Amino acid sequence: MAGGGCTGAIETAAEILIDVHLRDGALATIADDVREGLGGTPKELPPKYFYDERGSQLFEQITRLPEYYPTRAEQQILDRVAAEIVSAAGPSELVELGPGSARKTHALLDPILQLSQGATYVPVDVSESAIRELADRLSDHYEGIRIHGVVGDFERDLERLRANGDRRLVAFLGGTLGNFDQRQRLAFLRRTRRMLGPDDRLLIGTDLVKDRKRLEAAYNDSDGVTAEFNRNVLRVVNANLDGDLDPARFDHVAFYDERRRRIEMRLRAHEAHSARIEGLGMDVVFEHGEEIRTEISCKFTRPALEREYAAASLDLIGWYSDDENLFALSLTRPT
Ligand code: AVJ
Repeated sequence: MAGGGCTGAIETAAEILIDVHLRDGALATIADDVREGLGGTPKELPPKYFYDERGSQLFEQITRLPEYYPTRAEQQILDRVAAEIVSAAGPSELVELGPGSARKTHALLDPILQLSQGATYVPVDVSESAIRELADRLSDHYEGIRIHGVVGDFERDLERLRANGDRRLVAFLGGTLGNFDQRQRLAFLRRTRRMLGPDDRLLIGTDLVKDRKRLEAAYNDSDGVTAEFNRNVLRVVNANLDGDLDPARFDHVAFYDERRRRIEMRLRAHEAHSARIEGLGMDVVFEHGEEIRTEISCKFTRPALEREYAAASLDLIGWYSDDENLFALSLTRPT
């Protein structure tokens, strides 16, 4: 830090502010989601419940698997183009939706902090512990950074992030947009669009359409980490709603639906049985072979995405891909 020699300024380490918007609502949400998801047919559970502490660790492991290319591909792209994107957008604030461990975030934060000292990082995540760890780690790493963590669900709490006059880069990395179906994507993009001022930019990472083999291998790794990650959603339901869903009674299933351009993950009961979810006063009956859909992971092409952005009043102004064309970053701005 520059030694100004002034006496008034307190050169604190970083400034950390964390808003928790979930506390009251979180449990209601999982209760509603599970009641609906396991009460209907076909059964389903939303993928956001994978990510408790164990689930986040398992996902970290997934990102290092030889078969799971998206994380490395996205990192390669970011390493190449982040500085360019930042210098064109000139943001003093980075809003990151669903940062997870934020390992990729450095590529964006480094040039942003070079550009404007005292820049603000706004991670938005459902996991309070993830936000707190992240805030501590980044405030140790970057002198002068301001951190405004938002613990919330970016499907519901984006309204709290309305434009505040700072020039923002909003990043939604990792390919998580693919967890939404087309309707949810349009709704999400429109809501995100509404929080953008005219000079703000939105950067989105997406996995691309490619051959089935490569895609299916990424979700059926030979170490079985993805299978454990998939089953973890049952433990999360049990922990939150006093349930006895038995992960050992389910097989991991992941396949590519070519027509809908998406991976589907499911848990398939390999014997007929029932489970009790005490917190909901609910018994759930599984037939032999019955499946719970736990995740969709949509794959994209540039023209398909460009159309979706346009429908949300977003203009695609930059498209960046890796050497093998596996993954892409889209830079958009409000029209
Ligand atoms: C974090 C949602 C992008 O869809 O590839 C990884 C999650 N699921 N392996 C993905 C995931 C199974 C991942 N996203």
